[in-house]
Amino acid sequence: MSQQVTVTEHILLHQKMVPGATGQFTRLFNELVLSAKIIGRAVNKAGLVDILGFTGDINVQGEEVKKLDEYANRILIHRLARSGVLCAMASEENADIIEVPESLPRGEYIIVFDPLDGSSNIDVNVNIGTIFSIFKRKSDPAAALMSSDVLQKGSEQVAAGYVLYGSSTMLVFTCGDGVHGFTLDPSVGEFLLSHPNIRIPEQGKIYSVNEGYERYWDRHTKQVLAYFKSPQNALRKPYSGRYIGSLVADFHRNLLYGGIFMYPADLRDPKKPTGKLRLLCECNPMSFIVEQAGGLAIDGLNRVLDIEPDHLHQRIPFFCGSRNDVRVVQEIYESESRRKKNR
Ligand code: AFP
Repeated sequence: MSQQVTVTEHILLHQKMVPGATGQFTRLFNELVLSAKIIGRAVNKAGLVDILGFTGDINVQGEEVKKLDEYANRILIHRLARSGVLCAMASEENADIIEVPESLPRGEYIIVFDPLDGSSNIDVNVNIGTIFSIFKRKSDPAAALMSSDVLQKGSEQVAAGYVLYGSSTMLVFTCGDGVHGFTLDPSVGEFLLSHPNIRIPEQGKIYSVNEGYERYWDRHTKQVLAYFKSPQNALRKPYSGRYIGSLVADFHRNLLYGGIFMYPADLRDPKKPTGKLRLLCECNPMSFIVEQAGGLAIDGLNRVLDIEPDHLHQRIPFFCGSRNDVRVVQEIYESESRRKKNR
């Protein structure tokens, strides 16, 4: 009975299959799971306690910080720093790399996270999520940590996942051996395996994009949208449009039903000339998951997991989902790039 496997059992089983595993990853994951439960509890009670609204601060992204955002960030930093297996963390909410203090035991892992993604949906009881991406440091553990330890390509991730605070709380992750989903059973306080080995349909039927910004897209991105809405596409009918505005929720729906999520470059907004989503804490983890589930993720032309990050809060255009749908985007972008070269 797959429903009785807890996430801890699953990780321990995975650990046994990795030669030389030391149990460090399992410790890290246990802290992540506990943090997810604590954040999930706060999200569930959000309307009842004084945790809705803004803190009054502005974060590194220039956005107003929500109280729940700040709470989730604090919980993750506090718990993960004490896992004893991390040397550094990076959060969407913090400008710089957070090194684990020397007073605490350290290890070789590095975690990057978005503590509460979709914060504009917090106050209206719409799904939000926590996203994480885990690496191992490359430099000598005895020497000082280097920024290149955190700025690794997505293909170097050892694990990635998200927690979706929705009609139920779900943890979905990959350690590079497929994608598995666990649902929190609140009566026993455990995440139980509910979605083993998730595969995204090769052909989607949903597109998710903030279409309100279409006029600020370039020609070929408009062409992409026209394709998904056209009765002449692969489906021979327009795709359904679905957009929640929380990446975790939009991604999760498309992962299970099949479809494409898009956040293209926005030519109007000087803050988003290369899109809105962050490479390290949003695009990389989702790209690792989608590829492990059989899908694809690109920035228009290139595989996201091959992009060399140049700074912590780098943003990229993002297209991710069912293989056939992402390929269509790539073909349209490639043909535009050829056209530009031939001019
Ligand atoms: P917020 O956390 O500021 O709500 O941003 C959420 C997000 O990063 C991602 O979860 C959404 O997919 C995307 O931004 C929505 O952005 P738009 O509101 O511009 O469509």
